[in-house]
Order: sequence, then C-alpha cells, then structure tokens
Amino acid sequence: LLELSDDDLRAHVAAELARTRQRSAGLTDSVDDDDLVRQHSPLMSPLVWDLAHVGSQEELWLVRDVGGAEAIRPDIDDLYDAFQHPRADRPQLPLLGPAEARDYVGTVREKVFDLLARTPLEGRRLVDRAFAFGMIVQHEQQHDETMLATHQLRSGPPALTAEPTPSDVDVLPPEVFVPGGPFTMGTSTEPWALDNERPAHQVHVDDFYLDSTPVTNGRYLAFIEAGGYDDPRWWSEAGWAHRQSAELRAPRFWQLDGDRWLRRRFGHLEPVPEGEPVVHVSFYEAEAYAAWAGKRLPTEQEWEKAARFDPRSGRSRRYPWGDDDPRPEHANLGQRHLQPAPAGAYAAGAAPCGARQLIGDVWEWTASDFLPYPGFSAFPYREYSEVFFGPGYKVLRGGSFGTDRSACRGTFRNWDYPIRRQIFAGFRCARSPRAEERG
Ligand code: AVJ
Ligand code: FE
Repeated sequence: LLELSDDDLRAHVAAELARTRQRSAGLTDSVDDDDLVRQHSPLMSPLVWDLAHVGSQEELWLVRDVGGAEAIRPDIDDLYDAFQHPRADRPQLPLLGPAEARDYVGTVREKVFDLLARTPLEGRRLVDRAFAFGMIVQHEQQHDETMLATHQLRSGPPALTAEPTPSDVDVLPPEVFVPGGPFTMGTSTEPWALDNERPAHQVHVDDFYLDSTPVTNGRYLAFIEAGGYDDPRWWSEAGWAHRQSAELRAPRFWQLDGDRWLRRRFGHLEPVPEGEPVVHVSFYEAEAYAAWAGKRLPTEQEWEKAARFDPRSGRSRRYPWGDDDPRPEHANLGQRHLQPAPAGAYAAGAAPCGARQLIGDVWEWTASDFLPYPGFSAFPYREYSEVFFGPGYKVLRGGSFGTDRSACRGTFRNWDYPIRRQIFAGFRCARSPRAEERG
C-alpha cells in the first residue's frame, strides 16, 4: 500500500470495496426477508440493521466527511447509531426494510466510487493513503463477521456453504519458547491500522513459553471430563460467579447426545472434532482451563511478540510469516471455511518462534484489559476505541476464520466483555519458566 501509485491505490481500494460488498450480499441474500428482519439472539441486531448501518457509516465518513457532500438520508442517522440503541432494542425501531436497505447501501456506494475517483489520496490525515476508505472497508468486514456470528445463532436449515479446511497437519512440540527482551509493539507505519494499534513503542517482555497452537476441543474435553466446570479452584471470583449464574458446562453450541458431545455449526449438528481449536468460549472459561492446565493466558504483549518479533533482524513483522499480505496458504481467514482448521495446519503461516495459527482460525483471548498504548490519540473519532478503554473489556488477538484479511494483522486488537461466547473466540495458554528451567 505504501508503494502503490495513486492510480494503483485507487484501483486497490475499489477492488476491496467491491469484494467486501460481495461478502455482505452473500450474508444477507442467503436468507429470506423474514429472516433478515428477525432477531436471532438478544445479543445481535437483525441482519438488516447491520446492512443499513454499514451504509450509514459509509455515508457519514466518506460521502459527508471526506466528500463534504449533502446528507443522503439525514433522517436515519439516529436509527443506525450504535450508541443510541442497544442491540436488543433494534428490532422495534422503524428500520429500513430489506429492499430499502439494499437500495440505500447501493446509492451510498455509487457516490463513494465517484468520490474515490476525484479525491486526492494524501494531504489530510483522513485521506492519507486512502485511510478513511480503508477504515470503511474494515468496518464493513467487521460487521460481516458479526453477521456471520448471527448466522451461527440462527436456527433452521444451513444457509451458508464453504470448502472444508485443509487437513495437512504437523505434529508440533506443545509449547514454544520466546526469549526475554525488548520488541516493538504496535505500529506507526501500517497505513490502515486503527487508532488503538498506534503508535509503535518498545516493550520489554520476560522469557515465556507459549502453546504452539490454540487449545483444541480434545484438550478442552479433558478439562470438562476432569470436572473443570465444577471446581471453583480453577476459576477467578468473577468467572465462578458467572459460571454459576449462567450455568455454564461446555462451550456454547455444544450439546450432549448420550455420553457424546455434539456441536451445532451453521445449521449442522456434528460430533465435536477433537483436533480443531475450541471456539465459542468466554474469557472466564479460557482462564479456568489455563489454571487447570497449570498455565495462564498470555498478555497481549506476549502474544504480539510471539506473532511479530523476528529475532534475526530484531524487527517486528506485519504478520507471523513476514510482511506479505495474507494468502490462503498462510491462514484461515475471510470465511473461506466455516470452521477453524485443525491444530498444526498452516505450516506456511508459522511465526519465527514456531507458533502456528496465530492469525486466523479463532480469536484468542488474552489476559489484558483493553487500554490505550502510550502516546495514543483518538482518530478519527472517540467512539471507535477510546470510549471502550478500561477494565471491562478483554483484548482478543489474531482474527478468526470469519475475519477478513483487511481487518486483521499482527497489530490488530479486538475487544469484548469477558462473558461473551457468540464471537469466534478460543485461546492458547502461556506460562513463565519454572525455577528449574531458568538459566
Ligand atoms: C472491534 C469488533 C469490537 O463490532 O463492536 C463495528 C467493531 N466498531 N462498528 C464491534 C465496530 C463499530 C467492534 N469490535
Ligand atoms: Fe459499526
């Protein structure tokens, strides 16, 4: 992106916008109108809300702010402002219907293509290297992942299809060692990085061990079978209180069939695949598993060092495999598959430390609260990140099979409440060296 000429950058942005809209269309054209306006879970908006919200943000940030044009639909700003109405209340609002929502997003997009053709792509911070366009691509992709989670929550026959995941796996040592020392965390140069990933800064991380892959269903089953859900020793106080009130006993979407665990996945009921990373667990469950295993969750500093630090050059890379944009052989991203790939897949995506699948497959809970980096400045608006900073949210890293490559990189930070399980979240464990392992 940094090296592209203005013409090539325009062509790249146009292709990204079009590719993204195709994904949104696939998620909203695969179900009928009744399904689009229905609320499949109080945790989610109706799909038709996400669709029009994507158009509304695009109108605000590109058509009005970058383009300085008149509002297309000033009357609906409030309906699609995520801070005005909690998700649970959105079905009761006088929302645009499916046909109106499709028309609206199409109208906005036509204006955006005109704008792209005539906007200088450097100068103002908002247009520098097409930042605002990149932000809107990522925003739509983030809502596409949210809509994918809504699809996972809906009942009824399957609506989506995808190829099976790669089945080539390597047997790996269970953990990798990451030697202590400083590294560069965050970025000041990634053109489409969001405010919370900035600026680049030096961080010291002590020696630690990290699981070479995300924790699998098979390992997680061992925790369940050892009575992990019934033993408060493994749970934090808040985690145990939640375990009790929510009556947790297994990951979301799992059910017992006699003595066998099945899982529901996009309308299919199937045996839990033991080799796949566990998904749909809360932070509290991840934390309890790690304690049971004699480990802990990694901090986001540890996670990012494992994912980006190259000890040979001393630099932090954009991705575990280097600086190239993700390709299908690197990582399970972009809804190319509708599930995580088995642990030990994606040899081409390995990090210098040897860890696999840090990008793609499942979001990974970290031990860290969502906080600003030193030197943070909110951009372009406080509501993207700043209003969420604090102890209420835990950071997730690495993206899932439902995350697009444009919305995922080594520096990317996601966040959610520690009780949430409808997102495509799993985890891996870390630990500090034991006394006898210290040199
Ligand atoms: C970064 C995934 C937590 O979905 O709440 C979408 C992204 N921000 N619209 C979210 C977002 C505004 C955000 N997450
Ligand atoms: Fe949004």
